[in-house]
Amino acid sequence: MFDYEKYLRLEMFPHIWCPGCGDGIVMKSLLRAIDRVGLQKDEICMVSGIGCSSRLTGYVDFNTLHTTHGRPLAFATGVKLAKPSLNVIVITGDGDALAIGGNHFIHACRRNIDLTVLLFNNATYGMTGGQLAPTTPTGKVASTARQGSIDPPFDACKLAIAAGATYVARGTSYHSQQLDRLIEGGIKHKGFALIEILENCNTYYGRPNKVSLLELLQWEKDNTVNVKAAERMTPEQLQGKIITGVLHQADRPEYVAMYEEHIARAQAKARAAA
Ligand SMILES: Cc1ncc(C[n+]2csc(CCOP(=O)(O)OP(=O)(O)O)c2C)c(N)n1
Repeated sequence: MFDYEKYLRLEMFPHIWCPGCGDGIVMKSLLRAIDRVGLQKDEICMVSGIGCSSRLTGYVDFNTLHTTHGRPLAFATGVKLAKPSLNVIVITGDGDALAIGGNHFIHACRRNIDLTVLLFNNATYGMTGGQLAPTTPTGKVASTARQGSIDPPFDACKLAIAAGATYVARGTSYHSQQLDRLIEGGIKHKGFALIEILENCNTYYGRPNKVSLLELLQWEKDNTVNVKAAERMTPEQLQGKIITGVLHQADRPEYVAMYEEHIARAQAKARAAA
């Protein structure tokens, strides 16, 4: 039996998540992944924005920072530059990372700074009552789109790859064992790692769209295909499917290392001039 309590701040419970919410499943997966990597609690700094998913940092017993909406990547960048020895893990929602925080997201990918980002994609703004998110599928109902959204959703993984992230993976809360491995890979990767996690908000997305928690979980199972299986499938078979697994991995200079070299060069120049 895995000892979750070892990593939890039990005095912070009960948590705020609704029964059946995907956030708890993902938190457990994250704790198992950290345990597998073998990190000590004080070797981690976990940084979150604002949202239901971002409340996670209150429940776990690491160095934690609960910041402002859309800004966890800016705070995390500062933490990583000030203390490069820390493993900095960012917890963010799809609204947090892709709407208000969209620019921070692009530029953190571009810098390839050594952060591990868990993007909880529940296709809605959970905390504030189900407003339309950049990830809400076209046609789905939100509290700000009563007749169904006309906006096309965008693909966080494609955006991250295009912007320069060097580890990009997608998992689901249904496939929790696979998720452990994807998060483990992200933590071990030296550079900007994104793990997008498809999960459910059965209260504010499920209810107005008349889908139950079970149907939402079934959707995660039925509509995703692992990248390895996808290689053997035809374009017709892949129609409408979402690819999961490690989608992209690249080797590119990491930002903190480049920054340290930059400082060393400047100091050597100053010494030579003195
Ligand atoms: C500057 C600012 N604007 C708006 C809000 C209100 N607000 C709080 S959480 C949230 C959306 C959260 O959605 P998401 O990031 O998808 O997280 P979830 O709650 O679904 O996990 C918003 C708009 C805020 N706290 N601060």
